[in-house]
Amino acid sequence: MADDLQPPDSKLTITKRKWAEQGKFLTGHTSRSEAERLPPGQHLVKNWPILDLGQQPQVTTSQWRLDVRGLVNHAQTFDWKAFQALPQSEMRSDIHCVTTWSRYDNNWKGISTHDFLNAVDPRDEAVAVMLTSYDGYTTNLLLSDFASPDAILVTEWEGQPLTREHGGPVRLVVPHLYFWKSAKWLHRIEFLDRDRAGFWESNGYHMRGEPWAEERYSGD
Ligand SMILES: Nc1nc2c(c(=O)[nH]1)N[C@H]1C(S)=C(S)[C@@H](COP(=O)(O)O)O[C@H]1N2
Ligand SMILES: [Mo]
Repeated sequence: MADDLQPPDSKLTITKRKWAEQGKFLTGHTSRSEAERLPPGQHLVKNWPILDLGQQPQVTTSQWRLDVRGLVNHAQTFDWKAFQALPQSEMRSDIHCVTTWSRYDNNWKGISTHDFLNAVDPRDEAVAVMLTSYDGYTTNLLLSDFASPDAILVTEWEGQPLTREHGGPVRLVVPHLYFWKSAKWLHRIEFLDRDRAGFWESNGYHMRGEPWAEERYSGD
């Protein structure tokens, strides 16, 4: 029956469209000129440095779980199989680390945050997320940044499973923010009604971390 169908302009659809538009505006990767591609104060590297707090948890795909909690209509725990059943996406993007290295053209595969959000269905009150990783690391993002169309929950890099040192089995990549926002060994995502500080954000780093605005430190 037609009445049972999801109305095309439901509140949820409108909110999602708004996020996508905002994200596109904020990211601007494709519309940015080549000269503006490298943010101020950054230099290019060809290798891929490894940076973390020194604990590199070993989590197999069978042990791995993603707990989704807080202000979502479908709070749940994904195991590997349920997570891999979500739509798969491939994306290419640049990395900008606040320690001043940048790395161009990384090819990722995984679940876009857009498709992930469709599955878990955040409530209208949700404005931010707190990510918690298997090494105890935390980082916060505004929901509008997390929902950016080029943000992806990565399981593969350059056609290979994401390695342990780079955050496998699953890490986030949000290319329009400094790389500390891109949590490795992702374990939990909590949806919040206000933006709260994660690990680096409580230790002198910026709440948002936008590289082209050089939002490096909390005073910036
Ligand atoms: N779980 C977790 N994620 C993390 C970190 C961490 O210490 N633990 N470090 C962050 C920082 S500061 C950076 S620059 C990137 C580094 O990712 P890479 O080692 O794959 O280059 O991971 C980010 N995500
Ligand atoms: Mo970093």
